[in-house]
Amino acid sequence: MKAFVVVPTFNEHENIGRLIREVLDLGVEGLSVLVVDDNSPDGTHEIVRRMAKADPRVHLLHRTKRRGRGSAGIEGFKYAMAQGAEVIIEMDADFSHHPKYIPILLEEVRRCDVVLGSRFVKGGKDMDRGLYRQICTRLAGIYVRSILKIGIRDVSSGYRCFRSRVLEALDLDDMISTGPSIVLEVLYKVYLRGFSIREVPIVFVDRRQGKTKLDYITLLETLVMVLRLRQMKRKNLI
Ligand SMILES: Nc1nc2c(ncn2[C@@H]2O[C@H](COP(=O)(O)OP(=O)(O)OP(=O)(O)O)[C@@H](O)[C@H]2O)c(=O)[nH]1
Ligand SMILES: [Mg+2]
Repeated sequence: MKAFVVVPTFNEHENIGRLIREVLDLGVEGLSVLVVDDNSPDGTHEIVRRMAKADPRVHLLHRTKRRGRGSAGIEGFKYAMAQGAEVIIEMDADFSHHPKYIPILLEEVRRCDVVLGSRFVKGGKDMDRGLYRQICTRLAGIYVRSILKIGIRDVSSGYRCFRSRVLEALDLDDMISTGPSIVLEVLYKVYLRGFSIREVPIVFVDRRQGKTKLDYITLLETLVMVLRLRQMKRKNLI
């Protein structure tokens, strides 16, 4: 099975080399890695370019015009599909999403359309920094689930695995999120189209190295995005 791991990056030079090596060292047949880097000033893309030259399983999409977690992920999906990927995994670069779960996601997606790496099912755990941050994640989850009425435990997980046909069924060019709320937007659109979604437990740990790109504005944007999505659904626009 041809599969791509898509990793959006911005200033992840401490993590990206090791992450790519650990993914490839899993030895999963047919697995490639695509890094979508937004011209990180710390030179993340240079590390990836070097690795891509040495190993055809490593791909780099170096974006210089646009910036944002949202469009980076979408461009990554399109690139992977153009390369003939049957399955696409997306994950963060900072080791919060450990590569050891990749074989589990790939195994589970044989039985459904989308698999989420979930902190909030039995066996999963959120070990992100500090209680405050964990409470925010929980509250945001309750908010999203009650407004969008979706019975998914970990709605904001960015570690997930899609069959390509799921992504083909979405209008990737019509996504409205430019930032991290893309994770919710994609999930909601997949859910509305009736695809089967399963959750497998993951232990989410704090980023190993590097700085966060998350701030209050991003959080607020996400909360507003949820309301926009509900509105669009009511008007039958999605
Ligand atoms: N291409 C691209 N990637 C981004 C951008 N912003 C964040 N990312 C990547 O998206 C992933 C998730 O971002 P994080 O900063 O880890 O966000 P988070 O997990 O919510 O917060 P922390 O782990 O606490 O920093 C990481 O791999 C980032 O490098 C961006 O503007 N463009
Ligand atoms: Mg992170």
